Order: sequence, then C-alpha cells, then structure tokens
Amino acid sequence: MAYQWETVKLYEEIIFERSGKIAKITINRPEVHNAFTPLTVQEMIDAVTICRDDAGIGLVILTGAGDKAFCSGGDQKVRGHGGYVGRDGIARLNVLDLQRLIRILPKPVVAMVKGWSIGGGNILQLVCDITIAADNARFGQTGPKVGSFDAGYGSGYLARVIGHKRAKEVWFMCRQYTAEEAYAMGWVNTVVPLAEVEEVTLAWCERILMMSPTALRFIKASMNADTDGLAGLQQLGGDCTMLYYTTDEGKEGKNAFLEKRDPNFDDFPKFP
Ligand code: S0N
Repeated sequence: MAYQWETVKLYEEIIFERSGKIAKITINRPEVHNAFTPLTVQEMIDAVTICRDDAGIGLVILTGAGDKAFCSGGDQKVRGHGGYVGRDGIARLNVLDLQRLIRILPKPVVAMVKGWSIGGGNILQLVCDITIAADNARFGQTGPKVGSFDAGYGSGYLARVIGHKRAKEVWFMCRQYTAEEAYAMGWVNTVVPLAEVEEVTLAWCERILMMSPTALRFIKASMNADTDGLAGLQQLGGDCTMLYYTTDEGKEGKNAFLEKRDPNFDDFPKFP
C-alpha cells in the first residue's frame, strides 16, 4: 500500500505528518541522535494535542529521524540548574507532561524504534502502547551515569513491563540491550529487519485501525487505570461519562433541568 504523507503543521524540531487516519510524529534532530530540548517536547505536546482533537486521526506513530536513533533522551547541552533550559531561559522537565499526554490520548500510540532508544527517549517509547523495534535498536537508561533518574514511569512502569529485577538491573547497571534482548524481556512487541520496520509498523497500524475505536479506547484506559491510580481512573471515568452523555438517559437529566421539570428516568433499562 502506498502512503502519501502530508505535513499537518510545520515545526522546528519535529516533523508532523499524516496519511489518512495515521498521524506520524518524528523527532527531527538526527545530529544529536534525536535528543530532545524543551522546544522539541513542546512541539510534540502540540502535535499530540492536535491528534487528540482530530476525530479523523485514529492512531499515532512516534519515531525518530534517520536510522541511527529513536531518541537519546534529554539534550545534555541544554540541561541546566533544575531542568532543561528552553529559549525562555526557564529550566523545566516538560517531557513528563508529554509522557502523561501519551498515556491519556484515547487513541493507540505506536513507537517505531530504529537505533538508540536511550534515557528519556527510552521512556517515551515505553509509554507508547505498542513498540515495533528494528533489529538495530538498542535500549537502555543512562540516568545514574549522567546524573539523573526518572522515578516515575521510567521506573515504576518499566518494572510493570519487564519485571522489578530487570528494571533495577537496567537502572543500576546502565547497560544497553539489543532489540532481541528487549523482546525477550517483553519491552517491545516485535523485532523486524531495519529495512522492513516502516512497512511492518504500518501493517500493524492498519490492523489496529480495523478495530472498534471505542473498544480500543476503553482497553487502553482500563489498562492504564491499573497503573496510573486515581489519574488513570479519572481518564477511564471520563470515557464512561462521554459515553453516558450520548445516551437518552443522560440527555433526559440535562433536558429536564433546562425545561425546569423533574427528570423521568423510569423507562430507561436497568441492565443486569
Ligand atoms: C546514545 C549513545 C549511546 C550513542 O553513542 P554513539 O553512537 O557513540 O554516538 P555519540 O557520538 O555519542 O553521539 C552522536 C552525537 O550526538 C550527541 N548526543 C547524543 N546523545 C545526546 C544527548 N542526550 N544530548 C546531547 N547530545 C547528544 C553526541 O554528543 C554526539 O555529538 P558530537 O559528535 O557533536 O559530540 C550516546 O550518544 C549517549 O550515551 N548519549 C547520551 C544519552 C543520555 O545520557 N541521555 C540523557 C538521559 N537523560 C534523560 O533523558 C533525562 C530526561 C528525562 O527523561 C527525565 C525524566 C524524568 C525525570 C528525570 C529525567 C532526567 O533524567 O533529567
């Protein structure tokens, strides 16, 4: 199948394209193995928000430019006192906002990983719903070696995905793992030859897009509720409210208020 990729919006540090129902966000800083700055992250947050609001987009691919890296984490050249420093001079760690946005996006997010998936970059692929790894992909955390750590999804959720012993090993040893090793740990969904990674990723996307979007939305929210506590339940609960708003029963309450009468819920079914 031939894909025509159209630019959705122009950015400085990412590429945001779309082909039909599939959106593709590419971190575009190959000269630093796609390390992210606060601007890269802000642009990704903007693009993901567009994907969230656009009912025509069913799924998002997250990847890195070139074959050498998915993402090598925060750009160490702009790491300052208390965070990564943007052009506004403010030190921040806005990648945490992006992680949460990917988790609550009510659409599947597929990471297509070529080359390095390191540090905060590896956590980005971790919080995606599905990961397709090229056989040249390498995974790892560097925090304790470069003076940082991610005690959020990068630790607790990594432990859920690959197990506590393995997650501690990843952080304590700061080794790099091959795609096959990552697959054996359940860190990625499949490993394919580099030359085929885009084709296979798109085939997975097409298959996922055949499914009921509402069913996928609830599966994602439900699995994330298990790991995200009250924030996860908020997302799952919000999805339930969204569906309830579409029912005659939900509309009866609103209509009764607007018509200044008592609501009549007698005729609505009480399913077992
Ligand atoms: C990826 C590595 C292993 C690749 O090695 P290789 O192939 O030998 O390439 P290099 O020659 O090293 O790299 C090529 C060029 O790219 C630059 N570069 C690579 N990575 C970065 C980077 N992260 N920042 C800035 N520049 C980078 C190299 O400098 C080189 O350029 P030149 O030729 O001009 O020197 C290897 O590159 C490597 O180990 N990279 C560093 C990986 C790393 O430590 N990343 C940062 C980890 N920390 C985070 O990501 C923190 C962000 C975060 O998510 C977070 C979240 C929650 C809470 C806290 C944090 C936090 O830790 O702050």
